[in-house]
Amino acid sequence: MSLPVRIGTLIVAFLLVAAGGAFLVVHYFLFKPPTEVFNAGPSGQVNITMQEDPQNTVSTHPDWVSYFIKNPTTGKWDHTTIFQVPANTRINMTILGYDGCTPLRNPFWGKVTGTIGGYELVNGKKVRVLNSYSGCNVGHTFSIPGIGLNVPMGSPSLSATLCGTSPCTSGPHAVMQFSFMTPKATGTYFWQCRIPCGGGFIDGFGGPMQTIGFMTGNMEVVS
Ligand SMILES: [Cu+2]
Repeated sequence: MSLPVRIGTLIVAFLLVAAGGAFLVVHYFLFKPPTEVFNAGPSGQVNITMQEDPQNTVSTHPDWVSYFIKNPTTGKWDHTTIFQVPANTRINMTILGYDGCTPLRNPFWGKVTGTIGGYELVNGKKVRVLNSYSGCNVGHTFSIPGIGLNVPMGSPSLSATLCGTSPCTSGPHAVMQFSFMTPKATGTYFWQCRIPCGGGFIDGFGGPMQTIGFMTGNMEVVS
């Protein structure tokens, strides 16, 4: 090989490695799903609507279970799990549970904690605990450990044909409603589903369970 060809080959190889490195940094470290910004309405309260699905056909991991948040401005479902809310404010949450059930690994996660009144409504019915051992009836949980919030999500019946395209707009689902107060202290409060629902990963805790935008996210509390 002549010297110019060797130098040329070296430069091309270097650029390929650099491009690969840049892709890794951008894709895995800098990529962040959008933040949904919620402001208090005239009532001084915030209404948030989310859904959880058996898949998400809008990402590069179409078979991963996932949450979505309804954009308060456009009304469209966004594939994100990051939301911003004012401090010391009542949040009225509605979550549509489209995913099927997975038994809780610990019945503790079937208890509703940290909500106003200590209960949630599942399809309009007041519930303080969902017993996933007596019947397969919990799809995921919505839990913010920093404020002691844990709310199990009901699921459609075992025989239901689940929605297959996300974000789901029809198909069998449970409707969960609950309210909680955001803390007075501003900051980032991480939230997560407590069911190891990352199918195909060791103990179910990988993949969607540890990736922002799927089964875990942040509640940004601002003043
Ligand atoms: Cu989950």
